[in-house]
Amino acid sequence: MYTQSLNGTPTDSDLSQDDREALVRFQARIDRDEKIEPNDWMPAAYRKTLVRQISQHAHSEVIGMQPEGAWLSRAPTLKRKGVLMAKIQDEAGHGLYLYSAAETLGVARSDLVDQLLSGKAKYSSIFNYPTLNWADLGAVGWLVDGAAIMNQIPLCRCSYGPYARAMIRVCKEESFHQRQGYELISDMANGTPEQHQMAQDALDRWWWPALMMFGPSDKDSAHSSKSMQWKIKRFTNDELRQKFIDATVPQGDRIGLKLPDPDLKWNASEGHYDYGEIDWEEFKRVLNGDGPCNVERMEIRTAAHENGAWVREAAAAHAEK
Ligand code: FAQ
Repeated sequence: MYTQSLNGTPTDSDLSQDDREALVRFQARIDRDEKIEPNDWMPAAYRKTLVRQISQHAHSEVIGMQPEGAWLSRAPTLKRKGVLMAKIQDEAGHGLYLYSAAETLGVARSDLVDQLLSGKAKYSSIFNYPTLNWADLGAVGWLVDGAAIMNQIPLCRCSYGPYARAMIRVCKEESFHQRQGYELISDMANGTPEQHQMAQDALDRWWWPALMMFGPSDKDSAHSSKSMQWKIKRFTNDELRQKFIDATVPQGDRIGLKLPDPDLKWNASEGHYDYGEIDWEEFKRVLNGDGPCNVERMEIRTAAHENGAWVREAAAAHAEK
């Protein structure tokens, strides 16, 4: 039966009259902005899209701890170390809420983790870039968390209840992350000439990968049209990328840093910034495993998972008592 199965997308001719009517009722609920809850009827393809997106989002939060974790022992002050530690713990928490939200769709967390470790599931391309110096931590907070919030605020209104509710807390925490990153990089931009140069260099390296976080351009986005129809996504990839650019340009100006795009210019008639061509070949290479840090990220994640086996066994034994 099509109704609650996890696999496969039926064609119209596979659907019974009952299923067709259920689909119409489902879309009407979405159109009325009702939340879909775990025990409600939903099309298999809606469930599959959510499992894919939520689990990849969870994997991104977990892998995303690595570029920052590398700097915990080298943070320049106790205050910065405390802030960074709290931020990384938040990312772990986001991963956990998101895996829990995915589990409400009838998948096991262990299967999702297996998909990550076997390379079957993606995580955000951004986390395959290295954090080379302390200014990079400012660029990550300012740009990576900034892009993440721009994408995630609309997810608070996603049609699937558990995902939407998880996003509310995630977004509140991400907005602190963005502010601490902006504060860090502005301190450096206003510091010595060497510190200013480090901040500019970090911006130069993180700008284009941050724009890629929003996904392929709309014409190449396989899932956008269905996800928009189902109100999983409220804006397309290009719409969110544009909003992010428009919000970020004045932030760069304010701290005297220049975005590394010679084609960036205010378009008064459209009311937004025009920007240069994104290197989609680089995006594809990173997604296919050939980014600067893909191998390292997966090695570290796999080792952490294996080293944690005794904790999972102990927790299972305790739960059985
Ligand atoms: N990287 O048809 P679309 C964070 C894949 S959290 C890798 O447009 P969709 C917090 C896409 O999955 C950052 N893969 O797909 C933090 C699909 O592959 P598939 C993560 C990408 O789903 C900060 C294929 O390309 N945020 O940063 C990327 O409609 C600091 C076709 O693309 C989320 O996951 C990419 N950049 O739109 C943590 C937010 N872009 O599955 C630590 C939730 C696309 O067919 C430190 N996700 N792909 O094999 C979303 O909003 C959406 O899934 C998009 C992609 C917008 C990412």
